Amino acid sequence: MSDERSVTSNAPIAKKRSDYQVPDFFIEQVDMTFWLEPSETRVLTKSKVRRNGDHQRPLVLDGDDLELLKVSINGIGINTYQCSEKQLSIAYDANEFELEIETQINPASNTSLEGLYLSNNTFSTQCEAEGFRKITYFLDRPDVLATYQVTVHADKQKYPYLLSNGNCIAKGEGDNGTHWVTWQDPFKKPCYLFALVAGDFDLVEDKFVTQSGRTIDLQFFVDKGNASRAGHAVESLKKAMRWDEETFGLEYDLDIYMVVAVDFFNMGAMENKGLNIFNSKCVLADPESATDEDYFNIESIIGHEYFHNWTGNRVTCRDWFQLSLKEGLTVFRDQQFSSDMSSPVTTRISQVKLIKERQFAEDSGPMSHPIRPDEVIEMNNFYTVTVYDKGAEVIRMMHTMLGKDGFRRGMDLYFERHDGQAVTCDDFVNAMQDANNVDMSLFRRWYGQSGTPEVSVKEIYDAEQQIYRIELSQHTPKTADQAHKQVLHIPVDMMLLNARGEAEALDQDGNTSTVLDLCESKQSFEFHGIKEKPVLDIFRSFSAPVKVHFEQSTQDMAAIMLHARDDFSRWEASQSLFTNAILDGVKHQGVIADNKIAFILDCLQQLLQNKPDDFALLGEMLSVPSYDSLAQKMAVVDVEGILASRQLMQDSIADALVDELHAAYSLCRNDGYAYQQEQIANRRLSNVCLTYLAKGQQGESLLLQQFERSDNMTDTLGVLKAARRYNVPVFEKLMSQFESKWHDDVLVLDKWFSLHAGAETDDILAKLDLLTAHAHYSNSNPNRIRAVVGTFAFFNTSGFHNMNGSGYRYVADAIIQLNRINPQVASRLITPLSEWQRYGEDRQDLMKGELLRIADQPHLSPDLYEKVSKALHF
Ligand code: 7ML
Ligand code: ZN
Repeated sequence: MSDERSVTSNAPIAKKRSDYQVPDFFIEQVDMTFWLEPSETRVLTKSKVRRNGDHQRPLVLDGDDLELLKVSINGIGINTYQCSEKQLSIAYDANEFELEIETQINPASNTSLEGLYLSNNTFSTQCEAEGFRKITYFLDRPDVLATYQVTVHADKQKYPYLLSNGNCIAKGEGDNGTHWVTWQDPFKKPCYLFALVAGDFDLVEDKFVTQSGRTIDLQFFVDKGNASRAGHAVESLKKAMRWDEETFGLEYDLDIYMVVAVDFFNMGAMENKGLNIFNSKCVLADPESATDEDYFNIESIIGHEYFHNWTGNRVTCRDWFQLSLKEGLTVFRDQQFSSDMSSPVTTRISQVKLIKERQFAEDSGPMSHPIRPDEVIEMNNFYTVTVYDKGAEVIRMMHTMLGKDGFRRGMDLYFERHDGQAVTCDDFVNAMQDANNVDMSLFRRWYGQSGTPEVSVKEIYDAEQQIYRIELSQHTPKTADQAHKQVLHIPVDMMLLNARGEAEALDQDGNTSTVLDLCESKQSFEFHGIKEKPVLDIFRSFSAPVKVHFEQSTQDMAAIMLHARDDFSRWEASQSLFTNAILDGVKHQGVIADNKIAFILDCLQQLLQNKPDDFALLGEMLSVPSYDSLAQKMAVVDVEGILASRQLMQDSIADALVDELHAAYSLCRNDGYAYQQEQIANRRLSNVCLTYLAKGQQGESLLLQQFERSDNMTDTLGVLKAARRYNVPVFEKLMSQFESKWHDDVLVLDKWFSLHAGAETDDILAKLDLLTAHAHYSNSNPNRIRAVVGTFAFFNTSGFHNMNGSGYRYVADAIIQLNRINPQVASRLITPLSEWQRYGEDRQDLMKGELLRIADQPHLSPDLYEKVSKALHF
C-alpha cells in the first residue's frame, strides 16, 4: 500500500458518546485463577452473568490477543459460540448463568505494557482503559461492576510475592516448587481496576489509623535494594489519607493498602483497588538521587492515586467519555492537597504553566476535544491535558463559584447519591447544583465545548464621577472538532489596586476582591467611589482557563509585580512584562527596544533589592517565560525569532544584574538537605540565579564549586542545566563524571539521558545516536524513550525544528519503530509533529511529509491512526 489510502482502508471506527446503551448483561461476581508462566499463562475466569432487561441478544464479550482454550456454561462445555479477533459471542437463553472461560496469554512478549505483562522478572497488569480484554474475554466497560476473587499460582522462588486486589484470604504450596495465594475484594469494581502483581521485592511497611480508629496496613513493594528510597512515598500516603479525612470526610475502606513500583510502565501510576501500581520514578526518592521536583511529584501522584479510591473507584465512570468525571476531579483534589502540603503559589504556577503551554496548544490543534469527548477511536489517546488538567480547571471554577463550603456540600451529596455506581459528568454537576440550590445550566457547557475562550478586557475610568468600568467580551474560536461555539459562564476573580499595590474596597462591606460572572458575549461591570484610576488585577489565580486580551500598561503590570499582595498575581505580571518585551523583539528582527529592556531591568533590580519573603516566588519571577508559552502567543510561530529574543532578554539580565544575582545566590545557602519549604525555596532561587551567573566571568568557577559541594540532586542538576544553557565547556566534563557515578541507577541515568537530549547544540543528532546506542538504553522501556526521544521532541526547540528537517525525521523514525512495540508511547510522541499548522510553510511541508510517512506504515496502530489522520486532515 502506498499514498494516503493506507490511512483510510481498514480504518478503525470511532465510537460516539451519544451511542451509549446500557449493557445487555451484567457480570456481578468473578472468580479468576491464574497459572503464571512467562510465555504461557493460563487464565480461568468464572463469572456470574445476569441478563439486563427483556431481550434475546447474545452475550458479546471483548477480547484482544487471546488464545481461547475452553468455554463452559453452568459447568458444561459448549461450542455454540462465535469467536472473532476482538469478540466472543455466546447465545444462551437463560437469564442467569455461570460462565467459565479459559484463555492463554503470553506476558513475556507483551511489549505494549497493557493487560498482563512481564518485565524485569515481574508480572504486572495495566487494565485502564481497555486492557482487561487482553487477559480474558469480558464485558470490558466501566459500567459493569463485579466483586472479584483471584487465585494466583506461580513459581515460589522467582515470584515470592503474589498480589491482587483486596484482602488475602488463603495461601498454600503447590507442585513443582509453586505456591498460590487467594485474594478477595469485597467492593464491586469495573474490570479496569483489576490488578495482579507477581515478583520479588523489598517490602516497606507502615500503619495508618483512620479517623474512626481502624488500623490500615500500608505495604510498599519496591525493587530489591531500593527500600531506603520508599520513605517519602510512605509519608506522602499517610498525609494524603489524613488530608482526605480532614478536607472531605473521606476515610479509606479496606484494611490493607498496597503500592508496587515497577520500572516498565506507560504512565505515572494506576489506582487499582487496594493495589496501586506505580512507575518507579513516581515512588522512589532520596536526596542524592531525586530533585525537589521529583519529591513534589511523588507526593502529588501518591495523593492522586489515593484520592481515586473515592473519586474513581467507589464512584466510577459510566463510560469512557466520562473520564474527566474521575480524572478532572482527582487532579483537582491532588492539586489542593499539594497546595496545602507545600507552597500554594508555586503549586498554582506550575499548574497554570501546564495549561498555557500544553493544554492551549492541544485545544487549538487537530486533537482538540471537550473535557468530555464526543468521539473516540482509541481511548488511550484521551488521557490528555484537556481531560485531566482543563478538567481540573473546570472543577476549580465550581469551587471558586460555590466557595469551599458549597463545594463540600456538593461533594457530600455526590457520594450520598452515587456511592457504588458508575455515573456521568452530568451527575456530578447535578450534585453540585442541587446541594447549593443554584442553576448551573450555562456552566455545564464547559463539559461539551472544546477550544479556549478568549476574553477581551477594556477599562474606562471616569475621574469626575469616580466610576471605574470594565467591559468584558468573550469569544471562542472554532476548533478542529467543532465549528460553532456558544457563550460560556466564566468566573472572573478580580481586584482593584492603587499604585502602591493596596486593594480598593469594591462594595459597602469593604470586600476587596470579587468574582464576576461573565455569562454573555459582552458585559460590563461598574465600581463606584473609586477615587483614582486603579490598577486592574483580573483573572486572579487564573480563575478560568481562558486567554486574556488586555492592553495593560507596563506601569500597571510593574505595579502589580512589585507591590501586589497576591503572590500569583505578582508572578503573572512578571511574565506578562517579559512576554511583551520578548514578542516585541521577535517583531523587530530580534532587537528589543532599549527602553523596554531598561524598564524591565529596573523592575527586576527593585525586586531583587526588595525581595518578597518567598524566595521560590522570586525565583519564578526572575525566570523568563518558556519557548512554548511565547509560541502560544503567535499566530505563526517564528522559531528563530523567539529563541533569539528570549536569549537576548536572558543575556541582558545576566549582564546587567550580576551583582544583585550574585548577592541573592550567596544569600540562599542551606546546611544539609531536607525536603522542607524554606530550603526548597532557597534551592529554587539559587539555581535560577546560577543559570544567569553561568554566563559571566565567574560562571565556570561557580558551577564547579556548586557541583563539588552539592549533597543533593536538585543542586547537581541545577549546575548541569546552567552549564548546558551557556554551552560552558565544563558541561561535557561534568556530564561524564555524572555518568560514571550513576551508570547503574536507571532513574538517575534518565536525567542524564534527558540532559543530553535537550542540549541545543549543532551535533545533537549524532549525540542522539550515541544515546540510543548506550548500554542502558532500551526502546521497550517507556522511561528511557521519554528521556531521549520525548525530551528532544518536546523541549529541544532548535534541534527538533532544524530547518533541514533532520529533527522531524528523527522523531518520525522513532515513532515508526515504536508503533509495533508500544503504540501508547508512540502515540504520545507525535504531538509536536501534529502541531505543524502553527509554523511557517517550509516547516509545515517537512512536518507533513513525516506525518505522511508515518501514515503509510503497514499495521499502523489505532492510536497512531487516529492522531495522524486528524493531523493530516486538519
Ligand atoms: C495522574 C495517569 C494516567 C494517564 C494516572 C493513567 C491515573 C490513568 C490513571 C496523576 C498525576 C500524573 C499522571 C496521571 C496520569 C495519564 C496521567 N487512572 O491515575 O489517572
Ligand atoms: Zn487519575
